[in-house]
Amino acid sequence: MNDEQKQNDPMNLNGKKYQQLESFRVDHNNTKLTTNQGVRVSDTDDSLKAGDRGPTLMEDFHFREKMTHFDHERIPERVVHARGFGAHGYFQVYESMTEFTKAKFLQDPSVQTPVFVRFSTVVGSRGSADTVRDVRGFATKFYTEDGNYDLVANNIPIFFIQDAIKFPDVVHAIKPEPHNEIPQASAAHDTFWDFVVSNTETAHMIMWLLSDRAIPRSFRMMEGFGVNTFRFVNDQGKARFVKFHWKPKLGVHSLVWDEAQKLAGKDPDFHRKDLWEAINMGEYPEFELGVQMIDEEDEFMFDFDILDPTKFWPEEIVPVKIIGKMTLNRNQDNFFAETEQAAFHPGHVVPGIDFSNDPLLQGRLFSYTDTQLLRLGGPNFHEIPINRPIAPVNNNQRDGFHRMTIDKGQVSYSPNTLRGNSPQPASDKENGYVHYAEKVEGQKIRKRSESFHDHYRQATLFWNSMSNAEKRHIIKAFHFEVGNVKDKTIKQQVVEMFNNVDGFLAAEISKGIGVMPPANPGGTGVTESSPAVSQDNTIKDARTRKVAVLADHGFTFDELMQVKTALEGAGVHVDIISRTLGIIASVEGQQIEVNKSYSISSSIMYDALFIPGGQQSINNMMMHKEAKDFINDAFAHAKPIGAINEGIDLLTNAEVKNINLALTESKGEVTTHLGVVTVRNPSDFEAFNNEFIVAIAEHRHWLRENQDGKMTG
Ligand code: HDD
Repeated sequence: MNDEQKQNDPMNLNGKKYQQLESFRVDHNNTKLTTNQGVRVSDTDDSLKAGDRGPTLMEDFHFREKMTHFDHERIPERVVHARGFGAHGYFQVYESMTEFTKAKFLQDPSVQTPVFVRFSTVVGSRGSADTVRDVRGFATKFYTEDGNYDLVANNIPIFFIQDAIKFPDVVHAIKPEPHNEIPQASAAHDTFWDFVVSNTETAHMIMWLLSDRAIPRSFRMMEGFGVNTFRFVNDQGKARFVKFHWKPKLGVHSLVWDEAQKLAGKDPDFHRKDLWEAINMGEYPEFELGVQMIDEEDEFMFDFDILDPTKFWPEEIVPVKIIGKMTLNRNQDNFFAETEQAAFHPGHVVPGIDFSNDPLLQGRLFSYTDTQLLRLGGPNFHEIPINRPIAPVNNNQRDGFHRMTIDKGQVSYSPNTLRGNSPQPASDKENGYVHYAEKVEGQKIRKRSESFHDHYRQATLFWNSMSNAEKRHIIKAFHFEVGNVKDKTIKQQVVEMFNNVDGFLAAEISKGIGVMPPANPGGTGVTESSPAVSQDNTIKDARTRKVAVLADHGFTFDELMQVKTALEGAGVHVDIISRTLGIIASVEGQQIEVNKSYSISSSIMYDALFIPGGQQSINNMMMHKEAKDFINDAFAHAKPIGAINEGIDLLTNAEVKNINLALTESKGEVTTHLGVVTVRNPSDFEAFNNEFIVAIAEHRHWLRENQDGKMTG
């Protein structure tokens, strides 16, 4: 059965959801224009007037309906995570998880459970840019045969605050300041850092937010984390604490800050376009689902509280068990109907998945329904196509705004005799949801547990786990974010606060923001690290990367084509970039089509750069600043660069200085230095292609950065 047949197979859950959505999809091809009442419209370009130069008439029902509908097109954007992008796909478990959970979708490896995923930024408005420094949301709706399960995750495994009651405060602090609505989609302002220094529980999250994790290369190259601690419960009623992970098959990769900022202007849709295009090209993003599990008996075995959402469970201590894979294989048909109207909720769980007393999770359980009531206009948002479970829905809830179901019969209460007490509660055996019978006792009290009081040790652990390049990026991020704070006292407090994490870090922060270094170097004394959180140790894969090829009239055909073919064979995309769109001719006269001109492209839109030889082509490019900008930007952003023969001369001509070009002079031998792969007079291209593909898979070549975080070029 091919993918398409599988999707259409009614026994297949994946196909079932698609079919369910199918009945709502309308393509409007070959139709006549009608009003919402189905009345055919004869003219939609002229309103009904008293005379062709006269006033418009009230009785023009088509005009009134068209305008009223338009006036009401917008709904409130999400108060957080307003900007997002969704895709459909399916999830399959690798092996039965019956020992740990009775969740049906985690039992049978042959079952494809349909999913809808919405990726998002948190702070910006709906129209803000994709590449801002921010946490990314990663919300997944599993349409399981037991009802919908939502895994409402982020790309960072911890959170700013420990108790949900502070959520409105942290969001008010990070959103644009209320008096002037500045800045958009950014934490680089006074109110946010005022909140940070006044709430030391944020320390650990700030370290992640200022790391490369907060400027991902692609939604396809991010991890996802459920953050909160949940429970798995098996059919014997045995429970375990669990944390959820998504691991991207392409590894975890980031942009660099300068690139992210430039992209926000040149291509604010960079991430949504990347996802949309990948799915359209059949390069389906894949994420493996992992779980960390802790036995109930081991709850207090760790030097952090496992219910504290500002702590992660280091993988080296609690291994991640990979249990299945999600594949995103279908783009939405309509952004509003699917992405915008999707309603997620961490409280949408199925039998086998339960909650813990994590105080952030407990508060989330209230907030999500509440927000949908406003945003989606009433209590029937579960009937919107994208939110409908494939499992049957039967209860006595009735009426409300936008009710779609026509509930038959006279009974709408329980228990009843008139309808044989239907719908009846289901027993545990019938897979009715029975909450885990956790024993709880305590005084009613507004208090934080003592075990939540350490705010710094894991922040140090994270810092220790970073590579030198990652550390440099964090320091530079502090310089940008806190450098934008106007209040000097807050800036000084930032230095004092992060001196509790690491003395060197605090001193480095102070250097860039015009305040005093800490009087005494501080720290927590934690020396351990967690290698799993460093992106240095992630999967390195060239597939789906994009390479810009700079060429002009008179390029060497063989050099361009052989490299292009090899790159495409390795799953890498190639765009030919030149001065203008149209055709360019090689030195031998062969013609190729230009994919992008300088005016509609930029180095920041690509992962790597290649310059084939050809004296005339290179001479032409030397006259053009745009070609040099491509090279300088690609070099500054630590991207792989490949060049052959005269192509190398263009590199020399750009401002890229510190590449040891002497090495490139050896004839016929490929040289790779700081991610720059070059060769003159190659006897064959294979060695060059292989090294260039390895350099592309490496993603970035941080050795180009010197210790000050400046580029060596
Ligand atoms: Fe939240 C949306 C993830 C804490 C209240 N949250 C939202 C979305 C994601 C998360 C991915 C977007 C869903 C979508 O695409 O529609 N939120 C998280 C994670 C958290 C977290 C991983 C930490 C564990 N959130 C959190 C707290 C509260 C909220 C503590 C409030 C008590 N979140 C909301 C919300 C949103 C939301 C206001 C806005 C839009 C929506 O729910 O549907 O209810």
